[in-house]
Amino acid sequence: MQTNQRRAFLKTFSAAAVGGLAAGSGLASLNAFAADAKIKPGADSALIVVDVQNCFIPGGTLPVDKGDEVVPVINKIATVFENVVMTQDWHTPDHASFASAYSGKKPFETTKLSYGNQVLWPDHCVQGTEDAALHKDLKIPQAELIIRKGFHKDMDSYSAFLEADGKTSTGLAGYLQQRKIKTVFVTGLATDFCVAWTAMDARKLGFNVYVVEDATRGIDLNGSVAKAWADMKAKGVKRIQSGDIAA
Ligand code: VGL
Ligand code: ZN
Repeated sequence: MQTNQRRAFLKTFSAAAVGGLAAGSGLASLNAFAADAKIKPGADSALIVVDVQNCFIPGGTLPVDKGDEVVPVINKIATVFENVVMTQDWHTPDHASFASAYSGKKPFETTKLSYGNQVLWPDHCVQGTEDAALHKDLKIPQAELIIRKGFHKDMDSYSAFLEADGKTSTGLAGYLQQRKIKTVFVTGLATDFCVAWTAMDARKLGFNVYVVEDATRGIDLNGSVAKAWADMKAKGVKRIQSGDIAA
């Protein structure tokens, strides 16, 4: 094809992509052909805003570097979503994921629990505290559901879908399935823990999954951010930027 023909083809093709297809299966690959085609979340898409709570923001108990920077990005993309779900890490005092629950353990060391390895964290996101509240600048009034996780004292839950035993359900999959949601866009904190585990479980449960990179920030323990992206890629999670979503 000659350049001008090719341009004309791309133009038609991208218009068809934007107009004719709901966000989802085909669009990421179509983007390879039509650079100006943006992803348009439809009625069967949901934005998942993971753990944008004071605890994970600088000044909180388990601060993620630049965690506050995700707030305006998430507020902006949320305006194009009909469906938004938010999560809150919601631990008991003396939670099994807290280093303070063990004598001789320090934060960021690990221990073995019944379900496997557990990173031990500073006390964070304790139920009902201001530290566990959602960030005050989140402006997503249409959010339909706030799902809390990590509330079983003896078990952590990075994922918004399944607790750390990989079996106990939070109910989120059932909620999304009953609402006929097929595609989820995952944002929030932290990239390498709750965002990655949520995205990978969503794939396992059959959802089409995007992670919006600039709407996340990571904790990064020993290269865990790079590992999380590699693991997510291997599971079929699609990595995009907020600018790839139609405004
Ligand atoms: C998280 C560590 C411990 C997260 C929650 O939201 O990524 N990370 N609890
Ligand atoms: Zn936690």
